[in-house]
Amino acid sequence: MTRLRFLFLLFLFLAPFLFLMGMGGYYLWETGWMFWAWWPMILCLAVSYFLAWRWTKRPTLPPTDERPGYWTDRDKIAWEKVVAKAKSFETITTDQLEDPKHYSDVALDLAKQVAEVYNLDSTDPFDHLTLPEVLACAELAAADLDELVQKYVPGVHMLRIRDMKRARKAVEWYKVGQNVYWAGAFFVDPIQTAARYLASKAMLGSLIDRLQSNVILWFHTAFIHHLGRYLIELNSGRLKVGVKRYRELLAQQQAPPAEAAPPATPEDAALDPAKIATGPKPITLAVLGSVKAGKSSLVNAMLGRNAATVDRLPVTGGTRYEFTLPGGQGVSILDTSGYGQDGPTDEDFAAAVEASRDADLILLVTQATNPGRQPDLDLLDRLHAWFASKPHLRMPPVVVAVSHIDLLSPKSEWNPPYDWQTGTRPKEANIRECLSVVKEQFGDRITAVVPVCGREGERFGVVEWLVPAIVAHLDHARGTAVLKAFEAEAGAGQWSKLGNQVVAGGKQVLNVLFDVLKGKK
Ligand SMILES: Nc1nc2c(ncn2[C@@H]2O[C@H](COP(=O)(O)OP(=O)(O)O)[C@@H](O)[C@H]2O)c(=O)[nH]1
Ligand SMILES: [Mg+2]
Repeated sequence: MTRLRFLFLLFLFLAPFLFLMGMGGYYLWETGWMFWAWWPMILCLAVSYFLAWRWTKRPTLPPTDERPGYWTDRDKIAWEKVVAKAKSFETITTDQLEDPKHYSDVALDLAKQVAEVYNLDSTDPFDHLTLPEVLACAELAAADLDELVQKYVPGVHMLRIRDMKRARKAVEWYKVGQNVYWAGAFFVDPIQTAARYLASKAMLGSLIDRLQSNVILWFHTAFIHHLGRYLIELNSGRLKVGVKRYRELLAQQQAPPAEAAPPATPEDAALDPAKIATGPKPITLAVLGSVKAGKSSLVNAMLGRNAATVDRLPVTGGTRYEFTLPGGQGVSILDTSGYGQDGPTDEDFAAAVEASRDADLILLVTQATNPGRQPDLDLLDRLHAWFASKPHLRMPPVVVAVSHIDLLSPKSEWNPPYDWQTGTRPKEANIRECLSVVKEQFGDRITAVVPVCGREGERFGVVEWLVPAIVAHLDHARGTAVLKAFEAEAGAGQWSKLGNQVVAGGKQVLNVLFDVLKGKK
């Protein structure tokens, strides 16, 4: 259908309506009802303006700066650069938005800035990367942006870029036309025109501007945030596993669904091993501390009355137990044999490092009645140093359980429950005192301290404080687990992949040779 025919059809279709409108207006005018009809019509328009203004005032577009919880300190530094970059464009013009070159410039500059955080001596942001990694970064960022735009910009799949440009031109022409109209009207009736001009500027003009710049700025910010996020994943080496595995590994480390809410009473909180390994990947909890600190007693207390049904597996340097925390998170507990009171020997340390390399959360058990904590401090310092040399990993959070609180003075008294935070009984005051000393000794090496008594038959504090402290650090723990999963997978399988590629390439060569030979015959 030609354009002329289309316009003709449109005219035929609209003609009756136009006729009715004209006649209706004329009739209203003639009968003098116009005066009364005028007000409801004006009211309708005013309400629609007002609502449009209200509804565009606060941007309903979602924030685009979500960032994964597992990021390391180095990733966070890089993210600050990304955020600053997005902020620097707070007044982007529509011209820039239409210019493809603007996006590639921004992307390259961002890639450079992020790469600088990861290897300071590189001049080219892509030198140290492989091609599949770079492509994975582009793919993930593009997929995210696509999802976002499809979801929040209605009808975007039907708009060509050309249409968007045209829409902008139309708005510009509309503004020009409007100005011409105002100029004309001004000659006829200056005062009234001026008043109407101001009113309309305040409403419609700013409305269109706001609608436009809202979406434009939002898209531009989303572009930088999403690209930045995956540039960080790229430079930290986590895209080595490929797009598919990247998504799978992240999904495995999600928190269990909320319907498995934590139980309300401490009694319910007794751990239920019946729900083993139904949710996300279990996290590993390494129990460290010196020999006889009370580690195994605590583990038994955590496993509780159902210990018999818990999976138990002897491993080098300790024993592994699998069970499920209230809330549904699977936990694999690694009970280690511990180090001597003289501090970790090199062998002990190697075992502890091995255990915490494996761990997503560390439970350090130390005796309340034994003030010498140098071995524990040494161990944590050495662990910190070890993790500091691996900036792509994160030191697991450390929860300290202060055991043997039953032996604090008055020794003969053991009458739980104790309210160690605010209680006034001598035992409560002593527990409080002991914990503040421990806190001071460990300083920022640890994230939480809880008192416990792990002695069979006299247990206290495990369900009340230790388990909640562990649950509170699950997000952090899952974060360390993700980083490790990426490390393990990126390192493994590189050679077998190369082998597969060589085999596939070899087959290709053979096929070509075969074809050539066949052709010659
Ligand atoms: N009084 C008291 N004894 C405890 C406590 N925790 C553990 N024990 C005892 O300390 C000894 C060593 O405990 P164990 O859990 O085997 O220590 P591990 O070497 O760290 O695994 C055992 O005899 C336990 O009964 C506690 O909180 N209070
Ligand atoms: Mg033990």
